[in-house]
Amino acid sequence: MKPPVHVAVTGAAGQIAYSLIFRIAAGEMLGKDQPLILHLLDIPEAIDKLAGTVMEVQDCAFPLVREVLPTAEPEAAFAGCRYALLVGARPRGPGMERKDLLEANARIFSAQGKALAAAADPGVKVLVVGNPANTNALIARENAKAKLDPRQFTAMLRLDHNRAIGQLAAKCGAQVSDVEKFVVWGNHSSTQYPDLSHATVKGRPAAGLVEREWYEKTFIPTVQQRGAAIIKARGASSAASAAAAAIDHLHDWALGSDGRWVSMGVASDGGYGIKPGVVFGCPCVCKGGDYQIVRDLPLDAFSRQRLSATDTELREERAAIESLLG
Ligand code: NAX
Repeated sequence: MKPPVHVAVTGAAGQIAYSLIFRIAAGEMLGKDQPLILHLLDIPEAIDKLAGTVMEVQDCAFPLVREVLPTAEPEAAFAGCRYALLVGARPRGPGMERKDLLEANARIFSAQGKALAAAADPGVKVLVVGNPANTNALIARENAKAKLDPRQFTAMLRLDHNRAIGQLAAKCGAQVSDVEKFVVWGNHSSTQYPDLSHATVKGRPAAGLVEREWYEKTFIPTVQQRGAAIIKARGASSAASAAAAAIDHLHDWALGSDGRWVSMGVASDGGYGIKPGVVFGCPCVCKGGDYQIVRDLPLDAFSRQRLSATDTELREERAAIESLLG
């Protein structure tokens, strides 16, 4: 057996965590041969509720779980962690403006960035799920940059990616595993761009298998608005599917994506005309515990316009919290 690794989950008393923690504990993220020490962070008001989750993890008698450490202290939560899943965030309250929400989360993620730099394993891989995920990842990374590389901070676009390949596979009468070279660009928000132009289904170009009208008028809006549709149907936001996407994201980053493209929110580096300074959904291939952005894809005018719109939104989010970037 390998030595145990420390894994932190924030927002651990919340609904995504209620699915996520148990799947990590079962070995679905890092493998069935990887023992774990789970660090579970929530705010002081949620610590009693978190105790219930901890009891249930114990009651599952997971063979891989060596210890479960609940805490309300970010530095304790991140101590020695090789993986940190930042799920907890401030939800939008009544009467709260978008700027207030950005600022409230900026305060949380600047503190957590500093705590990660102070306490986490130097090779920590960070996934930000809590919204606004891209900008929260940017804030955490900027507040950790004295010790940690920007590449160690990523945001979750994988739920959008999974939603999209599900829609495309159903439309083509195929399986999700038949879909390759698909990407969701940009922000995890309604400006995201689910891009079919490079995708293949069973090796055939997806653009030739679906009508352009379906792509622009049905597929793109369905993927962009899927979160709202789930809230309407369920009376609560996506939880199990968000947890599944977080598992997929970190599984592939840690263990490899087997040559397949996956959508990850990563540090923009000037590629595709997206200047450095934001966390942008890009096509990535993961190998050897690292990711590489897929380079030099041709972008048509439609794609360029969509990338530019989601980039503009990310720059506006950044401007709203610039003072908290560390
Ligand atoms: P819940 O409200 O069920 O749980 C959030 C938990 O975070 C609560 O227990 C709360 O006490 C805790 N929390 C708040 N501030 C914290 C802090 N400073 N440190 C530690 N914990 C803190 O929300 P849930 O449904 O689990 O969603 C969590 C976040 O994921 C939300 O921001 C949500 O918007 C976001 N999502 C992101 C998605 C993505 O694809 N990137 C999709 C799903 C989800 O909407």
